[in-house]
Amino acid sequence: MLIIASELQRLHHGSELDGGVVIASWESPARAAYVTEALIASGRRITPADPPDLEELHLIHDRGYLEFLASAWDQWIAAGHQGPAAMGFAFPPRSAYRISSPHPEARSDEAQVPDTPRPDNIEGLLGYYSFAVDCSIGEHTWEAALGSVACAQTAATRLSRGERAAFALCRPPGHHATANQFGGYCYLNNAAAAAQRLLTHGMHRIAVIDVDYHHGNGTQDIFYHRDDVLMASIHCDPRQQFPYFSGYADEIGTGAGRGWNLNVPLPRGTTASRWMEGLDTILERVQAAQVDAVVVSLGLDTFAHDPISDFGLEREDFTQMGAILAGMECPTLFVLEGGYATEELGHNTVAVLDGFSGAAAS
Ligand code: SP5
Ligand code: ZN
Repeated sequence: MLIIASELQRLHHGSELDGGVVIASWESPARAAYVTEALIASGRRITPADPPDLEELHLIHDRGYLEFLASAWDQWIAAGHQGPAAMGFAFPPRSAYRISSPHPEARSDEAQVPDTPRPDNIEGLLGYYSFAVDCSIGEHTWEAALGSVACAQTAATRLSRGERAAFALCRPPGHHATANQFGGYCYLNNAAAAAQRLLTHGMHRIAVIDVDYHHGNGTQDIFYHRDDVLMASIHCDPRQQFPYFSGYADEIGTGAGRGWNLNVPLPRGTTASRWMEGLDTILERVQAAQVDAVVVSLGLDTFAHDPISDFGLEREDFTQMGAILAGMECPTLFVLEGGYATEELGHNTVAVLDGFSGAAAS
């Protein structure tokens, strides 16, 4: 299986607010190091990513958002801040018209909802362009995010040229990044960039299968109105877990995209057997969609020993997951998302890829 990685990713290590304390993020450069080590130990070779295509990112991310990410650190320094982790702290209040208004009649014309004002000030912009304080911008965050998305784009190009399967070693991860907000350790949506690249290169319909413990709210947001990408996510119930405000079963897409978004939320503590049933539900929908390729948002934080999650998958379940995904008999691009049992992350990644390749070969 083709493996794509970039050295640039090691430059970023964010901070996050966790239980009232700012800590070095669970999402660390060591994650990439452990994955690299395990891939090499398993006999695989790593191919460096081609440079990222920024223009193509405009098809999935807002132009103002990309300009902000590219300039945020310089703006932060120019404003005289000393802190190494630029984070938002003030977020747009919920509009009285749009969400859970006590006066539903006031919501009748959504067009009346004014756009959220965009401040000029860097501290205000950080809140405008983010949705969570588990995620910060440092000196090299933009470079690392570009290195990460370059892996996804490069792997997608190779898939479009006939490669059967590829793994993009992406960090920082991407599936929480929306068209215009960062959060959940994610800045650029790598899986969305991969799906978009496959479409740009002539494919007609792509499925994103998101198996990360957390809902892929960013990927959902980017494709919610589109019918060329089916987004299907299996994750912990957002009533109980980050990202809290999306990932519910009644979110099915809108407009042309209606029916092209599928969420399978599962309760905290979900075991492997129940999880595999959820995956079946997703695969049935994907099979019916007759897609040209599958992008797997491969979060390994469903691992039983993950420090911030509570699903019950073990190493052999990851092997089985890989084999089940191979059973789709479709070109498949794995994009790394979460997984915070850092020292085990490489072995768990290899377990999925071995399961896939073993089943694909037989
Ligand atoms: C890509 C991805 O998996 N992002 C996940 C972001 C989750 N961020 C919120 C984490 C909250 C952690 N709380 C841990 C409590 C144990 N001290
Ligand atoms: Zn996750």
